[in-house]
Amino acid sequence: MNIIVGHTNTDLDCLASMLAAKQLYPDYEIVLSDILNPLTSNVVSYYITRLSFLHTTDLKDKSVDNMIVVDTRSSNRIKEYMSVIGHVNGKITVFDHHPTDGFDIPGAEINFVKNGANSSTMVLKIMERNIKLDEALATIILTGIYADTLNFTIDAITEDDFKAASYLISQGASMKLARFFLQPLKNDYQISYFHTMLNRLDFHNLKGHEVCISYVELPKRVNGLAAVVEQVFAVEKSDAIFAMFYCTSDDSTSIIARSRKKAVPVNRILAAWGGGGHEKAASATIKKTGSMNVPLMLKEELQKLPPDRTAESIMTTPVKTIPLDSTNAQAKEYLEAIGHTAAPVVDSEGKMVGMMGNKNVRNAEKANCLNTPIRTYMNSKVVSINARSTMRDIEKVFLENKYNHMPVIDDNSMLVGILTRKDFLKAIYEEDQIDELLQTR
Ligand SMILES: [Mn+2]
Repeated sequence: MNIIVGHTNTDLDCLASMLAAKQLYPDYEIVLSDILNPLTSNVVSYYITRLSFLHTTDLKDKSVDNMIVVDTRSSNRIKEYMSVIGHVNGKITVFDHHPTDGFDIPGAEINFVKNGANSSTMVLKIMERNIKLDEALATIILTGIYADTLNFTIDAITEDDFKAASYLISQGASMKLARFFLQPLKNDYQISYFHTMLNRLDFHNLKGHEVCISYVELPKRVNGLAAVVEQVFAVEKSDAIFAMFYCTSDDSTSIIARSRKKAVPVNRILAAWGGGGHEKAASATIKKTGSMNVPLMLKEELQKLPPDRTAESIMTTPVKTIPLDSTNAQAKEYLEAIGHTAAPVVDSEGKMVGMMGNKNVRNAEKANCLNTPIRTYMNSKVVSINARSTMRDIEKVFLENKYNHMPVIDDNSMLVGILTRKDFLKAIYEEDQIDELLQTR
């Protein structure tokens, strides 16, 4: 027999990739993992009568000729099949969008295309061969693309993801159903824990990283908490979240962590408790929690983080300044010469005392005061940014003020640089965010 498999803990992109592969290889059978993530399991249950799947138990004592593996290239993620079939007689062909984790399936032909969703790559092959899809299939595959690209917002998105989505729409994919399947919290208790968590968030600014910690007690273990944490993380803009769930019935604490920033690798932080996962998503379980103060221990662990960037590290320097004893005419001439709309005014010691811009010059001109000192026309109430301000502090200043240029001062009010909105956006653009695809989606 020939089979199509995906990875254990099958997500929606993996399901979509398998279904698309079946269109390309109709004489292959899809073997579903025994472990589906909750959203996948939900979709499968709605379509179970029209889709046909084998299960790992069906592989017992069967000999497999050829195998197609989708959405993973790692032998670690197909163990449940390999442990049953032992080996593949013929060819193993992989279609994946993840970079290698160092455990590529031995002997496999690996087709690696780095699209946001692996199913996009499969759909492009379907398009090349002009295969038509029915509405249900188009809907499920589109759902997979939405899931893996986080609604087309991840950095790794490509033109192919959009092309594939466009084709699926042309085949009658339903956005209404896709939206329904993508609703992350399906159970009432998940919604309830979502609210509980939101009410119990503690924000900590640790060396410029905004880390959010929550602690919730549960009477017993429940499934689907990771989805709850992800929803809380989606609405909060912190760099990382650590959600602790203390289960009173078995005296254990599970920590579910998510991060958006390379500087806060949650797997390394949770390694202190034997946790596992990736930079972006990790979890740990602490048995016999007893009198342990897990939140405090976590905060101590977080203190080891390297500091985030500050105003000082992203500002422009040196700054073109106007001496306080200049006249309005001199300021006007200088601003024209440097081509800036405004510049900070400094006293003889280099302390920032105001800002002088074209608008101030025009006011002086109107009042016929071009040859008087700038002191009366400059802005002396200036919004400035401290050199040690974090990215978050800076964002707040830009949010609350309309100015484009912000002087950066040290603790002694000495002018050390200038920060524009452009500098700030550039810093965000260049930020070392976690590559979604390096993680296992
Ligand atoms: Mn994927």
